[in-house]
Amino acid sequence: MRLYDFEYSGNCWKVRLLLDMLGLDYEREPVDSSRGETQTATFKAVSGRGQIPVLEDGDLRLWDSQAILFYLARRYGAADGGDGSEGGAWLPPDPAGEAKVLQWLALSENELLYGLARARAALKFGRPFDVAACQAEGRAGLAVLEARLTEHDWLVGERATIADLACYTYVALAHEAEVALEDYPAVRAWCARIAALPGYRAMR
Ligand SMILES: N[C@@H](CCC(=O)N[C@@H](CS)C(=O)NCC(=O)O)C(=O)O
Repeated sequence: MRLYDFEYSGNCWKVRLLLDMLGLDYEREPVDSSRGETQTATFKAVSGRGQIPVLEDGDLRLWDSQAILFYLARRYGAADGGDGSEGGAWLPPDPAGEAKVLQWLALSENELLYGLARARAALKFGRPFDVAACQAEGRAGLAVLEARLTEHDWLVGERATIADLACYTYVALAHEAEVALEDYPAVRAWCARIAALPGYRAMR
């Protein structure tokens, strides 16, 4: 497998986390999106969308971190979770469980990406986004996470799923978006649970 990847991209980090937690081997093809390398003709031939991450697995080429998480969980996540427990590892097999995962992927793709990730991109990489508006959007997402995690350890069911990984990275990088997590104790405890999962690797 090959991952078109940038170390400091939270979207790429989501995918690296799952690859590492599943114990899968892969090559990293560095593409520095902060220097415009996603907009070159060479990279556009890989993905016309001009964004990382992109995963290649044999003849399959996939763009979008959420689609890649979904694929890896279905393709390589053990049906019984690897520990004999009920339900698929990383992506529940039942319709309601799967739909709940999609619900959190939507939060990841909206409040967290357009909020926390863009505030970080503006502050860290000089992207032209309205920092205050993005931070407010990010806090709206954090409030939704906090409400769920006050009552539960994980976003869906009783174990970590791709919903947790998808929502995690830009929350873990919230300090770079200058959004404090002090008001979100359940979110901080959840971040610590994710960082304790086998195979976890921090962003450099
Ligand atoms: N929804 C996409 C977002 C991907 C995305 O925004 N990638 C950024 C890096 S974190 C990128 O490649 N930007 C390239 C550009 O704006 O030229 C995903 O989840 O994969």
